[in-house]
Amino acid sequence: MQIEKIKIEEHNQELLKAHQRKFDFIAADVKDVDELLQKLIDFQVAIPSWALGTGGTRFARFGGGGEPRNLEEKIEDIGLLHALNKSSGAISLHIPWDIPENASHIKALAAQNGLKFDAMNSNTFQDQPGQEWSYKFGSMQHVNKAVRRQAVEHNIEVIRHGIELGSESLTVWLSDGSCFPGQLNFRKAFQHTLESLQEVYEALPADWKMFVEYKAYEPNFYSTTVGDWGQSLLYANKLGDKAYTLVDLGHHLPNANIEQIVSLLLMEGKLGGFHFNDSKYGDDDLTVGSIKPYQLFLIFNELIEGMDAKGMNHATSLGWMIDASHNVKDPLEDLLQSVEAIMVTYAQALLVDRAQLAAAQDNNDVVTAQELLQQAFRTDVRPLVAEARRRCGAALNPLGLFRSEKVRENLVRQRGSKTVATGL
Ligand SMILES: [Mn+2]
Repeated sequence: MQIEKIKIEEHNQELLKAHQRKFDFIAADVKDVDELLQKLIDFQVAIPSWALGTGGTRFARFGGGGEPRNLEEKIEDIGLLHALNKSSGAISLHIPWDIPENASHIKALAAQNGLKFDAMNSNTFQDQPGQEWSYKFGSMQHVNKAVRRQAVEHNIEVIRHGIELGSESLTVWLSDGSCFPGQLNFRKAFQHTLESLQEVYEALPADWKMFVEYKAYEPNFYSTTVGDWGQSLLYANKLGDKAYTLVDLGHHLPNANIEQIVSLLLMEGKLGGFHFNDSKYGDDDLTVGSIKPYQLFLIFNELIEGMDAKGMNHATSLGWMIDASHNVKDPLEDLLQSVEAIMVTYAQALLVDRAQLAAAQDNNDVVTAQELLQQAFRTDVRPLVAEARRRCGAALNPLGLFRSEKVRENLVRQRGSKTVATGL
C-alpha cells in the first residue's frame, strides 16, 4: 500500500493553522532555527526488517494481521513509514531471513521507496534447515573448528548479499557464551571468537565497517563472549580500523551509565552504530522513549557533544538503527512512535547550550549544569520535529494519518489476517 502525496498535503492543510501557531511560539526562542531544522531533516533512522511483524515472547505470539510476507512487502512497509515521516529512509536486513532472490530488483524497489540499505545482520544464533553444524554451544567461539568455519562463511555470504544491495556495513551479534560455570574456558572462547572475526574482517570491502554488538546476557545466562562494551572494544581494537563497537540500548546490565559508555567510545573513535529501543528490566525491546526518555536524552546529549568535538556529521557518521520487537502494538504504529521519540530527543539535545554547559562544568557549577540539561529536556520540541517533516513533504501527524487512512485494515485486506513475517 502507498500513501498518495495529495493525501499528505490534505492532511497537512487541515492541521497547518494550529501547527503554525505552536511552531512560531517555540521558533522564537531557538537560535538559528533553520539550521536546526536541516539537521532534523537530514537525520535518518534505519528500520530493521525483523520489526515489521509481531515479535512475541518464548511463551506466546499474538499476530496482528497484514504482516509482510516477503522482502518486497517489508520494503513497501518501510517505504510507507518513510512517506509518512521522511525520517526512516533506510532498511537493515537480516540474513537468512531476507535473502534477496533478485538483488537488482530489490535494490530498485528500495530506491523507488526512497530507501538505502543500512547494516546487514548475520545470524549464527539459530540453526537453519539443512545446516551442517549446530550452534547449540556457540558459533565463532565453538570448540570445533568446523563450526567456527561455518559461522565465518555465513558472515562472508552476508557481506556478499550486502555488496549486491549497496550496503556498507556488517553487524555481528553473537549469542555465544555459556549457561553454567565451568562450561567454557573464557580465554579460549575469546581467542576463537577473535580469530573467526578476523577471518570475516579480511573479507570486508575497503569502504565497509564491521559493527561488533555486545549483550550482557540472554540466551546464555552465565557468560557472554561479547558481553559488554569493554569486550567489544577489545575485539574492535584488535581487528582494525574498520571495526567498531555497536551499542544496543537494551544490552546492558541494569542501571549501566550508557551515556558515559557512548562518550568514551566516541572519544576513542570506536563507536560505529546504535540500536535504539527501551527497556524496564532487560533486553525488553520496547518502543524507543517509552520507559526512560531522560536517559535517552542524556545519551543524545553525549552523542552530539562527542560528535561535534570530532567534527563528525550527525546524520552520516554513525549507523542509526532501531532494534525493537512488538508484542501488543501494531508494528508500524510502534515504529512511527519510535522514530518520533528519536527525532524529539535529538531535537532536545540540539537545544542544549553547549558553551554555557562547558562553562558550568569548568566552574564546578553543578546546579547550572543540571538546569541547562533539564531546560532542553523539558522543552516541547514536537512542533520543530513536525515542521522539519512538513518541509520535506511528510505528514504533520504521521500516526494520525496512518490511522485515518486505515493503513492496517488495507494491509490485512491485501495480505490476509494470518500472515507471519520472518524475524524475531
Ligand atoms: Mn541489537
